[in-house]
Amino acid sequence: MALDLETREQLIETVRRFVSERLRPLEAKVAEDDAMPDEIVQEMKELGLFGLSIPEAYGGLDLSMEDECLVALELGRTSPAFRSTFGTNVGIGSQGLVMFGTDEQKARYLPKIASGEIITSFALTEPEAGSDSAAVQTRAVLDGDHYVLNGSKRYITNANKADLFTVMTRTDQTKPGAGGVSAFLVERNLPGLSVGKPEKKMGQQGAHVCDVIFENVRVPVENRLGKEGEGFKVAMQVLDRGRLHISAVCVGVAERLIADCVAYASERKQFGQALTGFQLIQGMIADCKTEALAAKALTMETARRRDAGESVTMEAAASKYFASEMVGRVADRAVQIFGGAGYIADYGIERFYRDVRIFRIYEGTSQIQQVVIARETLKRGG
Ligand code: COS
Repeated sequence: MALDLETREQLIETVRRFVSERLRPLEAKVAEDDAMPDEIVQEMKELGLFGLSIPEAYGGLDLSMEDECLVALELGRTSPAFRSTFGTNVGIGSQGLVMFGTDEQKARYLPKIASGEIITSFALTEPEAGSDSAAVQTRAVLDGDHYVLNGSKRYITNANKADLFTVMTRTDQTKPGAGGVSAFLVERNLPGLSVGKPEKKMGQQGAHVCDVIFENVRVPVENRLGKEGEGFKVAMQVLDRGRLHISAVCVGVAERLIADCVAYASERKQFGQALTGFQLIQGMIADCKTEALAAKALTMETARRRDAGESVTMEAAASKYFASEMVGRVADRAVQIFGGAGYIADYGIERFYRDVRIFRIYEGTSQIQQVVIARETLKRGG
């Protein structure tokens, strides 16, 4: 549902204030502790951040894609680990259910997802299946009124906190590709489901990824999401949407870094003048700004087209490709503009440099986005 302009402004302003007053002061601490303070998670719940994309009927804010991207952009102005806390509930952990769930499944889970009472995860990637997501090997075998799941998933965001997993499995062993994949809603407390230790990562400390292991986990038939064999489509549609949200976060991080660069370069003096007086510094700032504006325009235009009912698989891939590569270049220039200080942890710039690296990898690598863009462009003839 699209918000009227006044409500949208109020929401954006509320999120902006939350980011600047509550999250930014905690950036270094969250990274150092590799943990999210409970009171911050509670405040996120009270603000409705866990339910941004959940239909109103189930207690969410039911934002349009355009409004969700505007909110995601504001949340990009701080360490991306904060957004990750509720990111799975808003995106890949809930949207399969929103798009493909039965009324009964939605009524059972969505209100608790919207409130943040339950945390969700999206379990697609496996040791042998990441970019090639049609190659999942986790098996789901029908046994009476249950499916029995066996296999393992890798790098699953928020798995250590998750109460509900959307799991991609192979139900038809005779179909090796996309056609044999089915999705399930799997509750955390089922016997045989275990979660590995959080991995040590390059960045985004405070957000966690873990293995998830299924050993004869019996999942009721009524927890299948969509039809048998429809799981790949579920995954692709969830990712199409998630890629736009990530693009908006990339734009937000870029805008944050540009502001930090301007502030630092205005203060820092060399050769008797502020860095902002040097055209080579201005050139880097101009490149950052131009690319951030371009990424924002592409992302917001794609979000509006999606809201209007258009298929935007290609445009969402293009947004993610451009925005994630863009923020990598912006973070690199930010280190350069800060010079020695850019390499020192206290300034926080090197942390962003590490944090943004994953944007080019998760929810589809840049190379996968190129494949999607090229395929569709070739199909359309231009
Ligand atoms: N929306 C809906 N359906 C889609 C779709 C989309 N965006 N993309 C593909 N499909 C459908 C196709 O139409 C096809 O259906 P039919 O068999 O009925 O025609 C089916 O899915 C298989 O599609 P395709 O043959 O294109 O599958 P491929 O195995 O060649 O894979 C890519 C396509 C590479 C695009 C896909 O595997 C992908 O996006 N991989 C990256 C996954 C990813 O992001 N992983 C990161 C970890 S998850 S956080």
